[in-house]
Amino acid sequence: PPLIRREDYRPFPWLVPEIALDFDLGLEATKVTATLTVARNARADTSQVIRLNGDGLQPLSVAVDGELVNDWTMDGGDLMLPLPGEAHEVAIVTEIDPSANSQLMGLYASNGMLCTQCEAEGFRRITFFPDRPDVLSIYRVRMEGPKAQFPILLSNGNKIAEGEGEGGRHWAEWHDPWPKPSYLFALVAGDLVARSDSFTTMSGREVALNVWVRAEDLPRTGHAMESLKKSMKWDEEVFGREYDLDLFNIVAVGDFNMGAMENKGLNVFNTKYVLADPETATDGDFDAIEGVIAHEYFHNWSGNRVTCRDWFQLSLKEGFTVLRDQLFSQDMQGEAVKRIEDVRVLRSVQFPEDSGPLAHPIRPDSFREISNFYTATIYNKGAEVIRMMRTMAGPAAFRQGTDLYFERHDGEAATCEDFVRAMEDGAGLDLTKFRLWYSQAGTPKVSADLSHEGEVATLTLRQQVPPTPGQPAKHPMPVPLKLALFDRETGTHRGEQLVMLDGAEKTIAFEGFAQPPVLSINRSFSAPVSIERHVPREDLVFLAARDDDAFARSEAMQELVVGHLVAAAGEGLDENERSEGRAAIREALTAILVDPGLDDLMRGELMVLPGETYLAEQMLIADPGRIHAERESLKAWLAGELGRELRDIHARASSVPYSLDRAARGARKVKTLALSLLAAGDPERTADLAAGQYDAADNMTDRQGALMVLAGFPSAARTDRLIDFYRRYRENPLVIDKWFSLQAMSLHPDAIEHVKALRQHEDFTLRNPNRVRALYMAFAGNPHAFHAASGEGYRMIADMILELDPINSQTAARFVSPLGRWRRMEPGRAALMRGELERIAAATGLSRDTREQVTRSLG
Ligand code: B3K
Ligand code: ZN
Repeated sequence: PPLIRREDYRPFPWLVPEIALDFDLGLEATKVTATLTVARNARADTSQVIRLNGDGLQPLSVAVDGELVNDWTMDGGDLMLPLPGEAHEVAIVTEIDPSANSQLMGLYASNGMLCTQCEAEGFRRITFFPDRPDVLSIYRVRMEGPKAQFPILLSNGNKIAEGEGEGGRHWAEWHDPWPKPSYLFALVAGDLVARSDSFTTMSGREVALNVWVRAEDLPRTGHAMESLKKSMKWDEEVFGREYDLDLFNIVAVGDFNMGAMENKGLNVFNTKYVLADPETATDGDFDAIEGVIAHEYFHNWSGNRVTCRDWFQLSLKEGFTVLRDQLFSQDMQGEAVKRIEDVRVLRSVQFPEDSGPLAHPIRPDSFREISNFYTATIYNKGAEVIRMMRTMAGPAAFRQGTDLYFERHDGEAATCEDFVRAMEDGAGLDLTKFRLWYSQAGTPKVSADLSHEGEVATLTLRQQVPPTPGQPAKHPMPVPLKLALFDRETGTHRGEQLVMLDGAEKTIAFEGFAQPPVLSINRSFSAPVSIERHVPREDLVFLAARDDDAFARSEAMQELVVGHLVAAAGEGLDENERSEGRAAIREALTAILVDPGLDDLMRGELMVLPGETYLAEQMLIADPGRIHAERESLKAWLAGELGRELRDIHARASSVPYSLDRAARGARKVKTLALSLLAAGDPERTADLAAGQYDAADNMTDRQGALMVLAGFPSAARTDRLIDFYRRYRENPLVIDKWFSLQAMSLHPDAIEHVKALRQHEDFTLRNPNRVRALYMAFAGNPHAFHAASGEGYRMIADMILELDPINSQTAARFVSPLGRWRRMEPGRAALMRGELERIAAATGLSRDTREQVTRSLG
């Protein structure tokens, strides 16, 4: 497949101001008539032919200005149609089989309903069209089908007409007044019911809101609706963005390749990000739903009103919208905890991506399959880059920048450069050098050294941006670092300051320190860099106990543990070093467990030990077996040392009754965290405690948490509760997904065997992406099983990729990256991982998605 390059962008020679789509709906056969109004694009090169993208389509008929024509040709899947004049009407008929569409791109069947997914290039699987984001059209959609089968007919915009036909058929016509690219088109037809509500916008317009689900799911839609209303209000207050249609529909679909999709006025969601009640959804699920609903809603401005010129600009909408949803969730759920969680995701997913074979800038220069670029880099690092602009400008100036961006580019397909310019003009920033963050891949490494002489503390900062594929040499980038210097006697500092590291090195002198101060740096994670701070261990213990920046406090705790475990799993520790390292961690953790000033949600964050992927990331060459063993042994030691404190927390938290408020959610969080630490020290006693928590649970958070711990070691309680859980929830696919996941993630020594057995379970299917991810993403994220020294974990993932690829290539390709980490593994595992990648590469008929990822990973 060809390499598509950003620099090759050319505007499309034709405009398509209007399109009328007529659907004759059927699960096995849907006939589509597309009527396009086309006119020459004065801003582009002229062409005598129009290229209409298609993927697996055959035209049944083609007409130009009402006359059937046959002078068209096919180029690959695309239809090439000669057009001699300035403006024409083109009408094309195609027929598709939604029931055979296992890729879940284009129009497909899910549970007897029909729905669409078009981003990025799915529209071309429905009809021939210039399927690129810079061609904007007004859509009119008519659909007709059997009423009993498809009582609800939805598309973008407003319903303008509907009626009954003969033989139990009915039809509806929809019109979307806002010009949009084809990737934002959507259609849904099925037997659905809605939770309905309304929202009055800041200018007093009333918007009808619906969350559409299957009848049995209706009781679990309340949280989604509340989240939607909060998002609408927040976007008005914080970004000045008002909704622009009289109707907003959300539809939940059980078979979906990702989280959700922001189609104009008709968001289509994975059921996982809509349905929730305390009995079946965890606190984490509630938060995720709120965040994803907000994200898709926010796209209405950052993505839909202002869209992307081409797919290289993807981060323009995704990075910005992730930042918007993060800021929203910070306001809803609490700033510190949300920030810590977002940084944890960045570090455990994006940092490895940025240091591996798939590294790419947030604005890539080339790709073969765009679906492979919906990455943590585009999304999460993209959000961090815009967050840095906000940090440098301050919230008020940042808002002026975004206002200018929306005002300048409303109705346009814009570029990342447009965004940066609006920020310069609106927020008053000079981003000349900062633009490097868009073009350079790789996580900058910043070292911080603090020296002290007389009354002066001197901070020396140095940065280095590591080489990445295709980018051997890098320039230093502007890095905004928030920092504070603590007086170690009083435990206070003189105020936080923002320091710009704008070259390779910078030295700053701070006067008036009789004693060497304690350095708190990259507070609130002001820059997405990895900091090497050369400070004594007691400084980290100090900060872990008293830093007033909650993020920096958690950071100190993490660093303490990371430093210890990386040394232990790397060159090794002698007995003395080991006991000193452990003692420091115990001291810091004790302070956290008993600190009455902490609320439990925050305490929970501070109790989370760094994950094994992140630890491996800190080592040049990692031995996952040793990392796992060292981390488990630290947990066991801590459990022994702090058993009483942990059991006290568990008992105290267990007495808090269920509610969704902060205190109760915090109690549930520390309860299960205490349990999982205790489990490492005393499995037998903890099994009883966990079984008790399971049996007493009146909510999914407690129940799942207890079962997760139980699943980790052989016991009768484990088997009993796994069977009970399955029986209780067998009718609820989202909960059964959890059942698959928690076994695949477990610390149980036989986790590999369990996954093999689950693959054969009657409820497992490769056709449902949620189920595939539940089993195999969980497994690939379970280091002791995935990295089994035998290579069996690698083989299982490779087998699954090969089996899934012909069914759903987009989902299959997502599993390549865990194998792509081979270069950073000890030689034995590296060879095994590489071997599996080569086996995949040797397969014939591999999809473009998987082919690209495997080739890059071996590269
Ligand atoms: N924009 C969609 C993602 C589409 C992914 C296509 N492979 C959801 C989102 O980011 O909001
Ligand atoms: Zn998005």
